[in-house]
Amino acid sequence: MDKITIDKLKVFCNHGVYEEEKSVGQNFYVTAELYLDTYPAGISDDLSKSVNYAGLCHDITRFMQENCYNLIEAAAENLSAHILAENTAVRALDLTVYKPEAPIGLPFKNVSLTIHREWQKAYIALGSNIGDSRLILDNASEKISAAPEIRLLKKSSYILTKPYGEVEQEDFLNGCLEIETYFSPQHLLEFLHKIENEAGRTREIHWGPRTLDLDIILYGDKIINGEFITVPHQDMHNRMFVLEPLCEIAPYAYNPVLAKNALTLKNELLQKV
Ligand code: ROI
Repeated sequence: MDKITIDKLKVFCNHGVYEEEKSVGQNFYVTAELYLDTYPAGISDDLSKSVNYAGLCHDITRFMQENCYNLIEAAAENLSAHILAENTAVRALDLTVYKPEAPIGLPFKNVSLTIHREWQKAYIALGSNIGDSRLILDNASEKISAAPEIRLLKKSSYILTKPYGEVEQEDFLNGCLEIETYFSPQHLLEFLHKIENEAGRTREIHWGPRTLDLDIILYGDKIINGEFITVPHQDMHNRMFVLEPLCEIAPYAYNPVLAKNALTLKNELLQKV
């Protein structure tokens, strides 16, 4: 992808753990590497189709001076969230915060932190079979879309489905969301667990009834086989309650493990049942 770089913008500000740093201040430097498609601006010669780097430099300076963090980690994290929220053309960002005057008491050239954040498309399956399921799923998608780290792009309709699995239980209400997020898969999962817990979710019977279930089905083209997270969802191809709403909003969403899109998986499952 194309890249615009702001190299070592000098900002005098007051971040630091020590009182002295907060009161006296010191010089920081910010490097922002912005990944975006500059082709639309390139062929039209129109600034509104790109990022105004002058405006962004002033914006970064203002942000760094109006906020006061203990850690450069917090300064970088919050600044990156701000840049990604304010500049919709920017798809990804490498942000470096340098602190060459840090109170270390030893000779050193510089200290810095670089973080990488990028918007990724992801699909979330929603399910509920306890309580007012429609309201529970509506509340969950509202909380998801309200997170600054997430943009809700599409929402399927809800469908009533027979319980999948061996446990005898009420029918489920299921749906699916297409989102864009700069949460990592792990942080997205933690965020979804928090919403499940707020809905009163308990994990008692395995594959049993639940007030709210939020599963990451796909996250970009990432394949993750971790201790606590598996992406793509390892059983999505067997679950019509996932594939049906997914196909409604994104029939061409691609499962990189099975090397098939949602529509193909749904058609294959229809052949089996
Ligand atoms: N079955 C259906 N139909 N819908 C679900 O959301 C659902 N979720 C589950 C199990 C219990 C496996 N079965 C389901 O977790």
